[in-house]
Amino acid sequence: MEQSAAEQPSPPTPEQQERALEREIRRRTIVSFILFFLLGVAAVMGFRWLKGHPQDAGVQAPLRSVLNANEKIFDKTLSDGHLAKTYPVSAAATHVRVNGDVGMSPNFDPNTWKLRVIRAARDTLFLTLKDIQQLPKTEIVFDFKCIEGWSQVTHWAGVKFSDFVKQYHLDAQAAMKYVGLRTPDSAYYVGIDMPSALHPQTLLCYEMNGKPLPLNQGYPLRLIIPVKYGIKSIKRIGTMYFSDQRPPDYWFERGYDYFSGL
Ligand SMILES: Nc1nc2c(c(=O)[nH]1)N[C@H]1C(S)=C(S)[C@@H](COP(=O)(O)O)O[C@H]1N2
Ligand SMILES: [Mo]
Repeated sequence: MEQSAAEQPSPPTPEQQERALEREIRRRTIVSFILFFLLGVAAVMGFRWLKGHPQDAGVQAPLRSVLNANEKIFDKTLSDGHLAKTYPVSAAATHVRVNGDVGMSPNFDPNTWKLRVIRAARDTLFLTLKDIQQLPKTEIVFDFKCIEGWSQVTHWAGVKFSDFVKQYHLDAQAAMKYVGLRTPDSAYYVGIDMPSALHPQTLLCYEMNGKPLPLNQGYPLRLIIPVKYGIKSIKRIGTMYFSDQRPPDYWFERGYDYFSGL
């Protein structure tokens, strides 16, 4: 078939090209606005959806379920073989940061302090600092990590929690799933899963930089648990108890991860 010249499309003029370009720009601008609006609506709806959920231990339930999933992963990866990195004593800070004073009331009398170890109902052991100092002593220099983002290499000494369990024949208690610790005034409290408590670097600690703990760092006795964030290293332990249920935990109740492992 023969095509006549009139049927041939003529090339667009510069004006036509410009108009086409303008149309395209307008189209894209409108699409962008619609997308922007829809995303905004989605964000508001998502936030309302989240707010509509009941709180579960300090955070909305969907967020808590993410924390729980993380926890399962940590649970599987942590083992005795996982040791926190240690440092030479010379690397330890001499000006050690003081952070957190919940349960550190000024009217505490260190002279009458005793560690209460609840072995069972109506069976409590009372220990003095001297009793605890008689047990085998272990030192550690490690990078103490606070969940707020700072860390500091610090030097501690005390008795390994696992040695403490051995020396006081707490094997039946250590067969339970958790140990609970709280300050004498019960204002600060933590729950530690037993594998982490029995970890070889976990200490019931009474010395910092070769000297008795300062009062604001937990004198007479604190926990040092290098495989977890600082929130679990409770200062000024008053009571220790054992349980198969999760002991209450101060920062867990405020939305943090129960396990808080590193
Ligand atoms: N009794 C008690 N222990 C506590 C806290 C607290 O507020 N009260 N804060 C925790 C937190 S968040 C951190 S980081 C460490 C800080 O220990 P430090 O003060 O010796 O640096 O202690 C932990 N133990
Ligand atoms: Mo912390």
